This record gives sequence, structure tokens and C-alpha cells, in this order.
Amino acid sequence: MSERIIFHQYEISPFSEKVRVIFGIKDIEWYAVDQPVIMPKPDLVCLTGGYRKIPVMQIGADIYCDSQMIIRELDRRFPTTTMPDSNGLGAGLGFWTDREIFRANVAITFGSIGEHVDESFKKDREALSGQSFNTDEMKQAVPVMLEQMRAHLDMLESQLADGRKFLLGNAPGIADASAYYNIWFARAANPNGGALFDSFKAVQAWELRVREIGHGTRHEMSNEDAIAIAKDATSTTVEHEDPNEPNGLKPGMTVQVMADDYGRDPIAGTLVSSSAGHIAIKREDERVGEVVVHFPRAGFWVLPG
Ligand SMILES: N[C@@H](CCC(=O)N[C@@H](CS)C(=O)NCC(=O)O)C(=O)O
Repeated sequence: MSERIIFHQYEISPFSEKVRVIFGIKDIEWYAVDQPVIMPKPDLVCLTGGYRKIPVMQIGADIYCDSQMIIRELDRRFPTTTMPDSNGLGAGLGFWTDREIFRANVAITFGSIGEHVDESFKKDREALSGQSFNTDEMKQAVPVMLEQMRAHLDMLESQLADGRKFLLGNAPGIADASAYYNIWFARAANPNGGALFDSFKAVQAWELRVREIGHGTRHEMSNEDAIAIAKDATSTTVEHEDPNEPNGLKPGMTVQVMADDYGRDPIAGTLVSSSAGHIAIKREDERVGEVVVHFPRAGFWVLPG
């Protein structure tokens, strides 16, 4: 029972769509737990220790934060031999799609739909980023960001120009999920978002192919059930010391882990396992008992507890 793939998400979340496509590629059965779009998220942060971003994957008492970590773990548990990229190039390309392309995408989207955005959402995202969420400023940035977005779309178009079905060949992979969610979000959040893609014919044909992959088999689950599963389960993470840790991190040390971009709330715990690609820390919470929370290393800082 505790082996169920529980996915804390919300529908319009771009990074959730990235992982939902991976569920599709790997034909995984999963349970969606809906979380709020803005804080407070009491049923999420009791599992993560304070990490508030979406998505988060839960398998029993193991909690995986950030789409990079989630996909790394899915690939470990459900290896797909046809997938052309994995934790290597797939994760690396995520820094292009999740930072450069997504930044332009967000500015264009919210610059275009600014008047429909709730004040509560703006305030929440200001707290998240530490920067003003000013849709007038975003509107002014739209022309520049359109040029950026077009340049990145042109890279995708060029990659697809030889008639390949997916970005890295004839089978879909993480690169496809990562580029695709940006296009999905631009359309889903902004009624005029589709105009961005008009001149990119190969991208549009590829977008349809990625959409057709679907999302695997989805069920719904309540927050209460997800928390009860964590409470009943014991983490399956095995203690692991990495002799090559540059700063001498070892199991048993108290550390804090924080994202290096936005949503930088530090998560404190006791180190259980680490490598160049991951860190897992143990922590306790009254509602969920002992859980192990996993983060990627690229894009996250580990500080002494
Ligand atoms: N690096 C993170 C980024 C996640 C992210 O920014 N998620 C957005 C939603 S798609 C978010 O959490 N926004 C704030 C919130 O929902 O509270 C990842 O790859 O998962």
C-alpha cells in the first residue's frame, strides 16, 4: 500500500505538468493530491518541513521535492530503456527550460493576463520570490520577453527540423516533458498564449505528439489519506555516506537545505544519504511522524544546521 505514487500538485501548475508527462511516458499509476495554489499549505509543509513549492512526490514516508528530484526517483524506480535522456542530459536541460524559458514565459503570461490576477496571488508570489509581482512592469517587459521566448522556441524548431518525432530522437524523454510544459502553460493560463507558436510548425506538431502521450493512470487522493499513509509508513531510504562530499557532509549531521532561486525557506533535518545528485534528510512532525525528505543538489544549497 505504501508503494503508491502520491503526487501533491494542482492542475494549472507548470512543473506538475512536466512530471505528469513523465508519468505518461513511463505509464505510471499515480494518486493526485490537490494542494492550494497559494499559502497556507498546512497539509503539504507538514510533509516537507517547510518546502512549499509544487510538485512534491510522496512514496510512503519518503518525500521528494522539486521536479528534478521527482523525475530522478521515478527513473530509478521505473527505468525506461527507450527514454533518450535521464538524470544526465534530461536534468541538465531542465535548467534551460525551468529557468530561462520559464522566466520569459511567466513574464509574457502574467504581463498579458495581469488584470485578471488576484491580489492574494500577487502577494503570495511576492513573498515566494522576494520581488515585487507587478503585472504593469511585466506588461512592459512583454515585448523584450517575446523576443526571448521566440529565440528559445526557434531552438526547439531547429532541433525538430529533421523530422524527428521528439527532441532527442524517436522516443520521448525528459527534454520533451520539460520543454512541453512551458507551451502547455502558455496556452492554459493565457487565452492568447497560443499566438506565440503560430510560426513554429514543427513545434506545434511535436506539441500534439507530447500531448497524446497522456499522463499515465491517475487516481485522486485526499490530503488526510496522504498524511495517514506517511504516518503509517517507514522510510525505505538506506543510509549512505558519500566519501567525495566536498564539504565533509556525513549521515547524522544536522543540515538545512534551501532552493537557490525562489521559495528559499530552509528545511532542517538530519542527513541520511547524499551524493552529487541528491540529499535526503530525516525529520519529524507531529502529524506525519518521521519522514525522509529528498532534494536534488543542483539548484539547492546545503548549509550547516
Ligand atoms: N524547481 C522547482 C520549481 C517548482 C515551482 O516553481 N513550482 C511552482 C508551481 S508550478 C510553485 O510552487 N509556485 C508557488 C506555489 O505553488 O506555491 C521544480 O522543478 O519543481
